[in-house]
Amino acid sequence: MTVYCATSNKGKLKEFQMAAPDFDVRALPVSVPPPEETGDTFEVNAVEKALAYGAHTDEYLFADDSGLEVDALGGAPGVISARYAGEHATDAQNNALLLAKLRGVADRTARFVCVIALVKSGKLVKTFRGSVEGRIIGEPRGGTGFGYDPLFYHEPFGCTFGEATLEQKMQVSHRAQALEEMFAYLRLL
Ligand code: ITT
Repeated sequence: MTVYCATSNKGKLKEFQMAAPDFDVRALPVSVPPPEETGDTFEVNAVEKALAYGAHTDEYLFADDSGLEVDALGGAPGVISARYAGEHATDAQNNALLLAKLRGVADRTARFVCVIALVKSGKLVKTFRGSVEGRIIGEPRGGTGFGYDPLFYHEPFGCTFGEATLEQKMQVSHRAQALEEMFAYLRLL
């Protein structure tokens, strides 16, 4: 089955495309400007995003809204993870700001959260959620993945998501869990 995915983030696209070998996961063939994200939950933003991109196809299409929740920061950066250090911030700038906010903070627990919204023919079909626990270390380690991966230490791995291989990350990640649920749902249709 062909399923379209929509994202402007190349790291996400790679993960979308390696999640289910029995599906043909494709980027939309047309270029669509990323919609504004106005919601204050991952669910609201994922649905908005999927409906905006989904207006360009009648096939199944999904989009994800995801981010990092840090307990000592009251769940920040949360839904603004991509633009924590400003509208067009780089991953390195976001990581530097996070480290600055956590300077001297002992409680480093955090989680990645992902909500995927699946739409078809302009209508929401279902949302799927995944999360994975970790802690924020004091300096970036590793060069795989994207975003906050080099700061996210996952205890069972004994390393950061930036040091793990993409295959390892995809065994446990928030996005892999949400994708797995979505593909299981689609397989039953
Ligand atoms: P699209 O909206 O176009 O999909 P985006 O990067 O703007 O791309 P989000 O608004 O969902 O997507 O923001 C997600 C941000 O959360 C992402 O840019 C990273 O900073 C962070 N993030 C989410 N998942 C991550 C992961 O697996 N590893 C590292 N950082 C992640």
